[in-house]
Amino acid sequence: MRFVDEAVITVEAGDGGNGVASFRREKFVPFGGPDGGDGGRGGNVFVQADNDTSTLVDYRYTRKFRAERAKNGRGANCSGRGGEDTVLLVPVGTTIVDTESGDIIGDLVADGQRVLVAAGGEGGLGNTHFKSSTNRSPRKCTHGTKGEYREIRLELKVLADVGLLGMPNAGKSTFIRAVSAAKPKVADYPFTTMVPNLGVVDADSHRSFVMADIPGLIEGAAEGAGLGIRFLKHLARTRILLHIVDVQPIDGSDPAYNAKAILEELKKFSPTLSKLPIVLVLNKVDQLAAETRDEWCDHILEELEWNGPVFKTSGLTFEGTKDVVYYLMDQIEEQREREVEDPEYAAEMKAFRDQLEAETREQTIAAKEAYRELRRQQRLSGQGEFDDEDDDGEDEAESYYVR
Ligand SMILES: Nc1nc2c(ncn2[C@@H]2O[C@H](COP(=O)(O)OP(=O)(O)OP(=O)(O)O)[C@@H](O)[C@H]2O)c(=O)[nH]1
Ligand SMILES: [Mg+2]
Repeated sequence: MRFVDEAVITVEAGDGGNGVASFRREKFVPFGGPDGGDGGRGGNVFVQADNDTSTLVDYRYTRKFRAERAKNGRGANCSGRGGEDTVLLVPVGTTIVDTESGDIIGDLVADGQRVLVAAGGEGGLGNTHFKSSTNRSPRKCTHGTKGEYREIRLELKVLADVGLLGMPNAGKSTFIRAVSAAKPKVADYPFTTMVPNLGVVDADSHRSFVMADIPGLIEGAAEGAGLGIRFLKHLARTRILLHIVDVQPIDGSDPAYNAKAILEELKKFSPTLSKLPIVLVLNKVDQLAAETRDEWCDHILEELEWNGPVFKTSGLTFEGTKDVVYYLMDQIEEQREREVEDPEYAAEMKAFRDQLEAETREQTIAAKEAYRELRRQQRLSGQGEFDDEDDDGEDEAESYYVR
């Protein structure tokens, strides 16, 4: 399966059917009155959120969608049949933007929610409508109107409460495997994860939240290094970021330095996003000797000048992972409750999220450009790292393969 989080398509609703002019013809009834039926209504095009759809890939192959034209009216007062609607299924979390005006047509955040993107044309009127005391046999009828046509952009941002952030190989995917039923691939090389994965995390039988695993970041990501920072848009709808730091990276790099680099890249992508609450996770502590463990962790925190919440875990042995889950669950519930009880706080949060949406949309475009530019330069100098079919820039939509 291929994960695609952006696509541009055209949608065209069906035209309305024409009304007709017709007269009743009955044996022994001369001068039967008008009986021309109306045309039907053209089919609409809807976009609908669907839990079983997780990618916009279908909209990369087929880009034109139309709904059926309606039938014309007929004699004997028969109205034409309406055109069938066309319903385009998209993942939950898809925003629909009118490419011409840049306006957001809709934001689909729940399964089954749908939005009309192109309205079918109205049916024309049959001649029965034009009968009057002075004109008993009108020949007039009207045409159906054209169905709406427009170009729209579908933008997917995954919906999750918690987003994982960290260097490649930090153990993000291992962590989400430890706390949820999600089973993203884990391997000892960087950029194993190339697309976002979601997992449902159960704190206990009735309390759960959704966690998103995204590709790793490296220093220089804002300039296009590694897989770039375009995936960070998938953190825009989360409430809390979980920053996973490898306490003893295999490449011998310094954990505090790495963590700082990640926080910098996050800020470069979106200052608003970097204001989300961040929980630090010092991960892979199973690799540290028991006697020096606390000392080493303290040292990292000091270097990082970290005053926020912090946990020590191992995604491999599950040590400490449950504590993180309970902490996150409490935080999320607290936020949810406060939003219900405190309208002022709710309004503040909404304003914050709106700003985040706007900023990440803008930044994703810039991030993609930076990524392409670096690839272009690397290709020119013959040192391309990644083979990405979108590098040619011909295709504006974003796509990557799930391995
Ligand atoms: N010892 C130890 N190894 C771990 C732990 N968590 C992950 N690893 C190992 O670290 C390597 C990378 O783990 P992943 O979970 O794939 O890391 P990631 O952050 O998802 O990496 P990318 O997807 O490449 O960004 C794998 O070889 C894991 O087995 C841990 O807690 N302890
Ligand atoms: Mg991974």
